[in-house]
Amino acid sequence: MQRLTISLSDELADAFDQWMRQRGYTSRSEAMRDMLRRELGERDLAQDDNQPCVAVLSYVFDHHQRQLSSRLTSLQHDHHDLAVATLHAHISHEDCVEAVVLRGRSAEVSAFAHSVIAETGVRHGMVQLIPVTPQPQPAPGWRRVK
Ligand code: NI
Repeated sequence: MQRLTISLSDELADAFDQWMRQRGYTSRSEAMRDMLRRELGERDLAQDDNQPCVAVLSYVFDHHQRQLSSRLTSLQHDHHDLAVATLHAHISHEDCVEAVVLRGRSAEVSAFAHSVIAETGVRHGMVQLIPVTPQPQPAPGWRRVK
């Protein structure tokens, strides 16, 4: 663990404290750590199309819209290597919200997410990519639980 001391103008320090309070931080260190992780994560994702990542894709759609539900499901089946899990909730008589957890290489995950967001009838589409450290693949087959 390293301790960093930084100097800020009064104006910037006040703006930082205000941002922290709005976001619910009680510790400047935790707020600064999160800011740095976000910034460095974005850099990693921008620099490398092959950066392993997880992502959360969310959107709203009208389930009455012709064929849209089945098209969205088909898209996920076509990319079952990327789509890990989907949460679906009915938020009104017409609208559904879905949150899809994705895992894969950043360029593939981003391309798939944006193809879903671009579907006609999909609204409020957003995707957040989170870089992860590559892990060795677990061995195939059943494992004994200890
Ligand atoms: Ni629904």
